[in-house]
Amino acid sequence: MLNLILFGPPGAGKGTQSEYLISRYKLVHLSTGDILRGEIREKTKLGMEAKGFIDKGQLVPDEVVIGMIREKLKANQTAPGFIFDGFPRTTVQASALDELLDEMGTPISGMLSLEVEHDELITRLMKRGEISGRSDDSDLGIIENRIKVYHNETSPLKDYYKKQGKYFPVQGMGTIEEIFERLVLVVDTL
Ligand code: B4P
Repeated sequence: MLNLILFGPPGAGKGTQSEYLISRYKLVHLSTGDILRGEIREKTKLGMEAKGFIDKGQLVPDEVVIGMIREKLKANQTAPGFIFDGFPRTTVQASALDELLDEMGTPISGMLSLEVEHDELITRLMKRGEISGRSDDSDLGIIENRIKVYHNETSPLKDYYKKQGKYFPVQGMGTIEEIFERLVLVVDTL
């Protein structure tokens, strides 16, 4: 099985590149951001709780997102592999994911970390905010907070996967196609 983590700050291109990787490698896409936005659209209890965090640019509590991923893994037992997009975002989430995959007898193959400069992240997210209507993309202060949360709570995960020999940094500046080619070069070695 091929189990990839697509990692990077908000606006690094995780969602964008996931689509390309799914169609090439036929993997199941698990995006905690997409799942949470779906819950918000359907006005579920989980969605209403999550909205309060997302609108401020904060992380949704670990137990909520870990529970969501547990359910999705259970529902996709025969999948050829997974792309985890936007998950894990904390070390608690990363060790929970290791445990869940251990139970399924299939480990993480690699963590692909998209490296993008701060100003480019802001440009991409503000641009998306103009068309997507996403509440967390429309305000510069919220975007800056998401990037700060990434540096404080999420980027330490690079060390977590480095220790396992599974950390692969990929230059995330350039065109979508150029970045995809760089990702493929790494994935084909896994
Ligand atoms: P996400 O949905 O994961 O949002 P994101 O970090 O902004 O990434 P996204 O995948 O959407 O953006 P992308 O980089 O593809 O999370 C949203 C919120 O949900 C979080 O802030 C948090 O509150 C909560 N959440 C989600 N997962 C969580 C977890 N595990 N734990 C706790 N809370 C969680 O791209 C952005 C834009 O850039 C796109 O518009 C794209 O068109 C553009 N773009 C991409 N590549 C480009 C390129 N090469 N050139 C130019 N533009 C490009």
